[in-house]
Amino acid sequence: MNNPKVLIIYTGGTIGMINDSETGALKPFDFEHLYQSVPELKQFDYQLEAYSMGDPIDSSDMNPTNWAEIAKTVFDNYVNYDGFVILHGSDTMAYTASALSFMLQGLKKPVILTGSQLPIGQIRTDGKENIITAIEIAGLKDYRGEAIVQEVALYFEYSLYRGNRAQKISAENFEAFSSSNYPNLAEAGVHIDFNENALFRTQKNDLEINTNFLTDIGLIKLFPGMPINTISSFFNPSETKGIVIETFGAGNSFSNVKFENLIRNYIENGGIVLNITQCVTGEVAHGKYQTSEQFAKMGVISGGDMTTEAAITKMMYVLGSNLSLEEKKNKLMTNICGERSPARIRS
Ligand code: ASN
Repeated sequence: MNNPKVLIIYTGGTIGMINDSETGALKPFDFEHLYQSVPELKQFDYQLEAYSMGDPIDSSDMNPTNWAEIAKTVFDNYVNYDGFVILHGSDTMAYTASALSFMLQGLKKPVILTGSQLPIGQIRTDGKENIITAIEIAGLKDYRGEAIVQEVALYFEYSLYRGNRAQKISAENFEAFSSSNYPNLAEAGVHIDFNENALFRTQKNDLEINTNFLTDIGLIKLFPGMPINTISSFFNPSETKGIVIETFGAGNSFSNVKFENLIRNYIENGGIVLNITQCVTGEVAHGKYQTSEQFAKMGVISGGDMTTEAAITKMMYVLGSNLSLEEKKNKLMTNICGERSPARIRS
């Protein structure tokens, strides 16, 4: 049989919820229920197999151990399937997608995350279309017989996004995700229209799995008037090994000697500080304004146009690797799997 073979990995989220007939509350359903709720799946001329990862969870409960389990499931089954679809809650889907992109490097097959805003059992659910099209994409090949998508991607409401560029932007709309700093990989209408130039292609020969993520990290979002005392404990090298700071505009912060000293001492003691912007589009450009100049001097690393989700999971990945401190810093600055754009040349 030459029909594409797709493995559906079910982790939980709204997509797998039904209303409890007695209480009306949402509860996870048995995976078998999926075929009852989406009978269209039986019409696919794909070979579909399903794997449920233990008890379904709300994606707010996802953590690096769960990410590692998903990555391992893909890795262990990699040669046996043409593609993978991961059913996942939408709330932290962009974190999982980013984490998987670093955990599974060298992909030549699609790993597509999808979910829904309304439970699959509800009449107006967005889940059916999301699952059906995600499965279709996971089995698509080009004229040479190679997978069209060869990376971790996220499919939601007619758009396919690079996994480590996507962010959840709406708690209510069906169009719940966006990829503000990178073009969408595909739009699904009458046809599934791929943006060929945007698709990632690995330079690696084989699939690698890296699940050793270090979670001793911090995330600090600056705001005007921030009391520096409240964040000083973050900059303790025995508590954290890396800190992501979300700064203003092109990577700027308030001028505050206490804050600068915290960062300087932390870096001198082996900590890593990665600067990303709070803006939805654009990138960190150290030195563009005086208010970011000091960062470059202190050895803060520019996160370019990475999303928070990508920056956090990349930090965990890099800190968990057995590279030297300098190599770790270089890795953070380097594009690994499409998570950051090359620094722009501008006049
Ligand atoms: N709380 C749910 C989750 O992320 C939200 C959803 O899937 N729409 O698991």
